[in-house]
Amino acid sequence: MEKINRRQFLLQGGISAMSLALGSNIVFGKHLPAGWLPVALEENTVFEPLPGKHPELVILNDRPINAETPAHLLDDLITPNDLFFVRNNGLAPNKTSIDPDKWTLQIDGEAAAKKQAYSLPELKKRFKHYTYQLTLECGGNGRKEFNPPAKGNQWSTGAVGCAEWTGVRLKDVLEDTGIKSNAVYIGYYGKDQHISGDPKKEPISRGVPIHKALEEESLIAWSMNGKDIPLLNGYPLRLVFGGWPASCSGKWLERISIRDRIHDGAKMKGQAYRIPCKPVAPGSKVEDKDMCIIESMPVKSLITFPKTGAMIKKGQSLPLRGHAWAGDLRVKSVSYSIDFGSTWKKCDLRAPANRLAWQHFSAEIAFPESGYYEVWAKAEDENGISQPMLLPGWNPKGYLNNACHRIAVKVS
Ligand SMILES: Nc1nc2c(c(=O)[nH]1)N[C@H]1C(S)=C(S)[C@@H](COP(=O)(O)O)O[C@H]1N2
Ligand SMILES: [Mo]
Repeated sequence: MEKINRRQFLLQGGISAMSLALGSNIVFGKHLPAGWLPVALEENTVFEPLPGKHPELVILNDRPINAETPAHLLDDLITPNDLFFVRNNGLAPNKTSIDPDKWTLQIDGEAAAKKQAYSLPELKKRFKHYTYQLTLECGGNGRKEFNPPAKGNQWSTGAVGCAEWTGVRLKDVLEDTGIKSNAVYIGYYGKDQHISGDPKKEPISRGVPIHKALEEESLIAWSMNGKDIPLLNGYPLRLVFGGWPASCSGKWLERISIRDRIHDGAKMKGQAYRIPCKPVAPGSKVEDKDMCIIESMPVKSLITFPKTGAMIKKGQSLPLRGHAWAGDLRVKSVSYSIDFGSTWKKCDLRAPANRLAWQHFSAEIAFPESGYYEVWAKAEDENGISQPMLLPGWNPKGYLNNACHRIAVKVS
């Protein structure tokens, strides 16, 4: 629907509108047959990367901006800022409207002992700094595979990353304000705007139960990999809760409420970021009361080397690399298969840099003869739960697809 409107708009606007959209003059534009759209616009070819982002991020939506990282570009041990995926529910604030020295974070809520505001320089000065590698994965990562399809961004495998975040402990700040004994949840509010432009509407306002908020690794962060957080990832201040749906980690953070009930901000209720409390048949309609909030994410892994489609020579071995993560848990093992899951071999698996950081796996694969192969990777968490080889439980909004990642390899 959106695409058709955009197409019509461009066609009606003629060459000048199309040039504007391309960010460039169409040199032989007068020869472009009537009714034809430049192929770059048809295929959503991007000449101008998102600000601060790598040009090869795959843009799934440009309003609001949603962009994912191709698996082979996630090969770094720590995800670089320009390669970290972007999931916006609304419109990011303008960089020029943000003065980090004047930025304030307010703590309030029914279960806060008082209302208190901290400027960003004050946060940095008054509280101890911590740095952790924390994995953020969108609850909808992998949505693309569900059948019947689920509405929303059709994420493939790239709505995940693990960066090194620096900030103060949320716990230290909440305790400084004072947490009353009736505290149940925290809810965040950010500076981004609802897609409608209506300032009274929140694009998203989620949070976590108080026990997660008070964990050591739960951060209010201003730095990502030693640099300012990119604007699209929440500059100048955001929450980071490793291992939980990244929707909990509020960006452009301006306010946190300590709630005496489960936070009821935008996208906390109804079906958003929830799955059926009990498994349902694919395509089922599920009532809101039977939907439960997603907490710790399931075990998952991603092959980041080689890129799918790798070609090697017979007799050559193939180095395999990737990452594995398991929500609040540790990953116990990662295995790979080259025979569609009939047999599995263990990969080398490194310990996490800290709790809630992803873990790196590697293997050296030998192939018995020439031909087409798939390499599958499967991780198991410390409780002995493994990734499913095929799609896990279908759910109406298409969350938590942690099926094994597969790549194609040709040996000739
Ligand atoms: N203020 C605000 N915070 C937000 C969002 C948002 O749209 N606005 N999106 C959430 C969702 S759904 C996800 S998956 C993560 C994405 O973080 P990233 O864009 O830094 O990758 O941010 C979360 N925090
Ligand atoms: Mo998300």
